[in-house]
Amino acid sequence: MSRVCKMSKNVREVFRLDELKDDIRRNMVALLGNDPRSKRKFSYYNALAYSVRERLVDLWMRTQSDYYDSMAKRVYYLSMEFLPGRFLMNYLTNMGIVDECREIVAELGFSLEELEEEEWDAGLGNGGLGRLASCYLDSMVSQNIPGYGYGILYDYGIFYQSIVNGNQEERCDNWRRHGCPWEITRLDTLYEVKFYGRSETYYDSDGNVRFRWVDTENVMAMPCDILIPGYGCSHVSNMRLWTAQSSREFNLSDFNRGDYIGAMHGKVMSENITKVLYPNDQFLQGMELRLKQQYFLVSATFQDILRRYLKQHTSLAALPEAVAVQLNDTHPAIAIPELMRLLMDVYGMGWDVAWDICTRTFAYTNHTVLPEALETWPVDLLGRLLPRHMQIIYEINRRFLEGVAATFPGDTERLSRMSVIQEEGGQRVRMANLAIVGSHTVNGVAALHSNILQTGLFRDFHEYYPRKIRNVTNGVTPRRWLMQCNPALSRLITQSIGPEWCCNLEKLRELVPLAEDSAFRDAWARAKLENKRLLSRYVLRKVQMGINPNTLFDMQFKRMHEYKRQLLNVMHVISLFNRIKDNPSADITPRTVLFGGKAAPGYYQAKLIIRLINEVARVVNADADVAGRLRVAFLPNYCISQAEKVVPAADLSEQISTAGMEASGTGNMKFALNGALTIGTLDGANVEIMEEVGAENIFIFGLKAHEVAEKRRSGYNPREFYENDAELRRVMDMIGSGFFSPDERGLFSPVYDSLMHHGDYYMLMADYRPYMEAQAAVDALYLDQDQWVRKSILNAANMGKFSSDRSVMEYARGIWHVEPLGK
Ligand code: GPK
Repeated sequence: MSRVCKMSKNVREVFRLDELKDDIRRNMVALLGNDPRSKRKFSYYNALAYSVRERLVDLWMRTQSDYYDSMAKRVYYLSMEFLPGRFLMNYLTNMGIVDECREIVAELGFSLEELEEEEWDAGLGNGGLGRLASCYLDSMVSQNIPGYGYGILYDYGIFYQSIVNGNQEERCDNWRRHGCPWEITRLDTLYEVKFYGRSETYYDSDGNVRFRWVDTENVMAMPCDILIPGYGCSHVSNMRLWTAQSSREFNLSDFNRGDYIGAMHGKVMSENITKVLYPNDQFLQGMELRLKQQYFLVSATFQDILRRYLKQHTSLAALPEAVAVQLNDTHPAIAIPELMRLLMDVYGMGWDVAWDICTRTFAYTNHTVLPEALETWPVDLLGRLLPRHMQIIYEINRRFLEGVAATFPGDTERLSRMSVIQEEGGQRVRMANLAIVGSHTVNGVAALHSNILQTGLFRDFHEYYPRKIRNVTNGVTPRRWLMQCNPALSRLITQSIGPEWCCNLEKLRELVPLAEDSAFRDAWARAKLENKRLLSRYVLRKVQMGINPNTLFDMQFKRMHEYKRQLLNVMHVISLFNRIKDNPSADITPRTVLFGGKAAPGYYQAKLIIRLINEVARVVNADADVAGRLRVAFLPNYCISQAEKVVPAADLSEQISTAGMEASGTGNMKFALNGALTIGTLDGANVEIMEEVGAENIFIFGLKAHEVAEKRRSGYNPREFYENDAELRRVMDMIGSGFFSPDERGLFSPVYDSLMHHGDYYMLMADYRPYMEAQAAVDALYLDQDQWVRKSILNAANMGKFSSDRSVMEYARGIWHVEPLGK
């Protein structure tokens, strides 16, 4: 039994809470150089953060020596993105000291909530993919699975979004400007990362041909750790984020020649590698700097993995028994040729042995089928930056295609589809193909998505490797996404069924019978109303708009993307507006429609839809006939801390992507877990949410994935819907004719044209009427609050499957082959 498992019997003692107040004051002085009599919230937040962190360092060290002593197999989760958001409340929640801490902070003259608001989000990711990585770290450590996150410490995270005259404007997110108390910088650990140069052959002492990578430009990688406490502080793990430092000998010759500025230029340039997160979601930009970031992460991480491994092993032959590496999408897939290079060129192994180790070490998760997101790198770019890797990739491909050709003789088209090298339009490396070939397991992130991988995108690979491609449905951590973000509901749930649900989410099923208890329903409704009131205050503060907590809160919060169809939602809003205008005395269900989400800075169409939402909001909100029945707002800068306010307050969750395009979605899970009803297509994990909550408790509409595919094949005609549906026609004409942009009539023509003239790729026109009908069913049900609340309870009660604890255990047992420690 591990030492750290016995924790948390008496949190007061374990975390020395009696000394916390003094520690905060001490840190005010010693670490921050501030007068403790000052009442600056930011200083107190920092002093509290350091005092909390120092209580975990000891546990973290004990956890690490537990891992070491037991020689447990470690999981390395490699990701270019993590989206942890704020840390303070997560630390306190997982340590189980929120209430105690609130008292202590009150004695110092603050509320915990106001100190919480002082923290900047760590926005080191774009959206779902990065947030999933953070949920998985929480679940790994909470379930005693020895794992680490490895990523990049960007100086600038995802940009700060503001809305100016209805348009998105980006400002840089200098999130560490005032320091970050959670970081533990390891100034004394530095690894060298190589770029450019060339691959050279030589003969070793046995006369074998070998390769070495020479004449490189080197950059140093320095690690920065952020602790990840498990719930109940079972264990404490960390994510290790790399930052680029110029190498010490950088352009020494320039220095010697007296070219000081020239030498400094090189130094600054090399430190740019970790400067900024690329803000594209599911869109490959193909910049050299991005490929550098990817290799920087991979090279530093593998030096760290092998260093740790070699402390306890003499031979690398057993690496796959001690190390599992999960590639979060193809972004870190260059790890496959990198491990081959290390094993062969540095540790002297032959190809076959090295390849066997490699393919037993890696597993790859695919998160999208959108073609514009699939990474391919020009061979000349990759070959220039990483010449030895390019050589290895060619050899991987040569051997792989040999195998395919033997299985499917004469099928040259299959060979060219499966090749790691794409030949048409200039040679490019297909990173997904490389990742599939170099991994023992590939997984999609929801049942439907994995199925589409097997039968569509990766069909050839599925035929060749029939057991390689599998499913692990995504999940979210119930600690942050219920316990922490929704204290009102958490309290009610714990009072009713006890506290175990937060480590065993299936326990929520015990709420099912309570849906029939009217006192419980009232309490449930009160919790929702309280959250809606809190959000209303936030909205008033952020966008100076009053919203009424007694209206239906209809929410769509996610990245702006055409396939996610925020535009379809807008079309519904415009239709409601028209109905009210046509019949001002009509009895309609009052709604507040809220949007939030960032558009990639270069994604013109997505930015135009933000503008449209804001212009529609302007018209709707100013109209006297509409007042009290329909309000629309776009909340700027959607991020994790905003999601924590939005999610608990939702009545209706919009999950309306074109079927077959959203790999899973995880916002859908967060909203339903907090008692929102879902309106959605049969896409991603919505399918499984429907199976769990029951078709009668969710509003499903629209084309199914196979119907979308069929329609694309047989020829889809959006104009047909325009011609046959007067209400739709009116909506489209208003958008196209400038009704919402009177000063610039043509402003929204590109939106109109994309649906009417450019084929409506995401099939909004086809799904408009079914969506309107589903929304009418929503309106009707909301008028019957008793039924609505009953369904709200049943939604939350049936979300047990979507805990990331379940997902992580599936990875652990089925892919990583690791067991929880101490069990
Ligand atoms: C998928 F490919 C990508 C990407 O680059 N970024 C990203 O956030 C999302 N995703 C999917 O769009 C979601 O459906 C999915 O739930 C999420 O990844 C996590 O798997």
